[in-house]
Amino acid sequence: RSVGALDEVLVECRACPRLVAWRERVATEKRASFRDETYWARPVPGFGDERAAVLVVGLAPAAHGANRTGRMFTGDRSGDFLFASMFRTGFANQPTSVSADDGLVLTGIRVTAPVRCAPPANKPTPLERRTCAPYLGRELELVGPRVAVVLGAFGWQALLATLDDQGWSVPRPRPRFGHGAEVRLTHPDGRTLTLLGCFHVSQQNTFTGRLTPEMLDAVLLRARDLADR
Ligand code: DU
Ligand code: SF4
Repeated sequence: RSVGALDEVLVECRACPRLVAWRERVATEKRASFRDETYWARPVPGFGDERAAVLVVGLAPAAHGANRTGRMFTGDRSGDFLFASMFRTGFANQPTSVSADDGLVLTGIRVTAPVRCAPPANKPTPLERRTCAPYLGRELELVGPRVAVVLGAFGWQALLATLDDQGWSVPRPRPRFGHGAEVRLTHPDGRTLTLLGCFHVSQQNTFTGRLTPEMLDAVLLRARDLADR
């Protein structure tokens, strides 16, 4: 089994009626600046190194970002902020990610999300989260990261639920999300995984200065340091 085989199944998924309707509706209505583009309008696979030691876990594709370009975090302000930091910290070969064929290569890092279809108002329901969880679970098993950089509380809770199901040592009560939160988990088979909490790269945080480039760079450098041990 491979990430490619997983993605082949993923992109055909139509399990969440509300999200299937939304991802296709925004692709028809479009945003004026993307009027001439054909939107991806399907589930979005993870992107980057298939053997990454560091897995970045977001929330879900943006309606006019990844849902348009077909690549995670690509084509919106969130991605601009994230990939610029990956470039500065040596994980990416270029500072921008604009389309699925722009030449971007990630080394040692990968980006994914617990929900793969664009949700209205960036808010998946609990049922949609549970329905999509097996895709993240399989990706975790195939990639085998040592560190997960988790962008925001939604991804934090979704990832912990999935890891709990996979037998990782998730404490009860579950650790709370926070910027700078660090939780080291172990698996009965001997693997370790460290979760690093980080404010989400959305404009709500980056335009207000709640998350600065320096803060994100520090989290990615911490992730590299942990992954190299
Ligand atoms: O063609 P491929 O080797 O399956 O890679 C698919 C896609 O993933 C390609 O656009 C480059 C990217 N990628 C990456 O960013 N980092 C890697 O280490 C391997 C592939
Ligand atoms: Fe399928 Fe996940 Fe999309 Fe739901 S969100 S339709 S489970 S890919």
